[in-house]
Amino acid sequence: MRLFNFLLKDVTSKIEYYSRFSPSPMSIKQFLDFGRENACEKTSYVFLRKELAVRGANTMKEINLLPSDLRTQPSVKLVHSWYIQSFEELLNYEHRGPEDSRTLNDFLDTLVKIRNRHNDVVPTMAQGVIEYKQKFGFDPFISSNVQYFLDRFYTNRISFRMLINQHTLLFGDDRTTSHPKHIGGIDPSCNVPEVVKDAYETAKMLCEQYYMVAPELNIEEYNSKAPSKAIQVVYVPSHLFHMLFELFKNSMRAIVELHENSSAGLPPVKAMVTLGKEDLSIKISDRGGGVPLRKIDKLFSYMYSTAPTPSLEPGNGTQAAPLAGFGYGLPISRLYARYFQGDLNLYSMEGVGTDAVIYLKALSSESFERLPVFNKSAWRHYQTGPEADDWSNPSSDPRDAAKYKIK
Ligand code: W6P
Repeated sequence: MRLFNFLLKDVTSKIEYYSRFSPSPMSIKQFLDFGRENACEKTSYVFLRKELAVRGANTMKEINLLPSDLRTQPSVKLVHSWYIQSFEELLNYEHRGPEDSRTLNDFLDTLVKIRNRHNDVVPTMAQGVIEYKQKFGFDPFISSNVQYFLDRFYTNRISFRMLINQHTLLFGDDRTTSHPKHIGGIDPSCNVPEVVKDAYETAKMLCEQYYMVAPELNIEEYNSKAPSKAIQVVYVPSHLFHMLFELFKNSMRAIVELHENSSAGLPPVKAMVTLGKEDLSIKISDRGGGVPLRKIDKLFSYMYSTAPTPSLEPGNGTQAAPLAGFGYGLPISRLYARYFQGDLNLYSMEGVGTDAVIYLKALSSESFERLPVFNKSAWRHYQTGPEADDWSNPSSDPRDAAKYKIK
């Protein structure tokens, strides 16, 4: 017991120590330059063993600030234990210099082990939110805290995996199987319309499995810098694919469900890819009937959009998973876009359809990691609830002026 307390205290003090550092954001250009010019595994090792500990400690400090009714749910505790375990494994390298090649190989194994341990963080945290909702119901204060926390927590996770993937792809065994032109997970000439088509084709297969039909794709390109050239960007193709796949699933579902019984056939889903001086923008448009403005924020809400997975319900085992609409696809896609200084917005016109726009930085020197920092200001967020009500509320019963008349 005393030994256990000692170890716990040791980890706690290490979390304190490392959380006092701020993460060092990298730009895509830096990732690229590092991976290109005879990438040095020792340099990467020395950078990562500290940087991963710093990012891990920052996020663990924030887990501790979650409302206790949420932090004590079994799924949330499970995820927390994964972070402690991985943090401890990183600490084993604190005093191991980069000279010994055994150290470098052990580190690669450790990174792969950590990555696998954290594979199911998103569905497990979603389960934790479901557990909380079942016990305590929906609470706007908690929902606002959960939104703030999970946006930061998942951004941290995206960044953690980005760093691990770069190291293992550059120096690990999977180096031989990776794409020859890619630098780790980065494609220095990522052809955006090609990724759009890829994501469309993958969503189309799912859509046809589920509905037996799928809308066509109609794609337009405007390269304002070099009008006849393909639109390319230095980017992580898997991130771009993830966002586009999610948007296509949503658009296709809306289109098919609105037009299922119409004789006129399905309207296509349209994609427009544009390149300007600063932005590379991708718009996915559907005529799926749209979403009222009141519901748009809810599409990005972790607490609203978590429902038990339908396939987990008894008797539903053989049914294909629905195309879209459950889980965290949209909020996490927006985090991918924001991670490298872009964004993802929805513009819907109820009754007709929805435009979804992904904005990316056109220049890799401007796409710096956007990372959460644990500090006083973050701390304050957990102490205060949603925006205090400083706008008028509509009265439930319209005021009857006649009532106040003097008879
Ligand atoms: C809809 C709802 C939605 C969400 C995200 C992207 C596209 C669409 N279309 O009707």
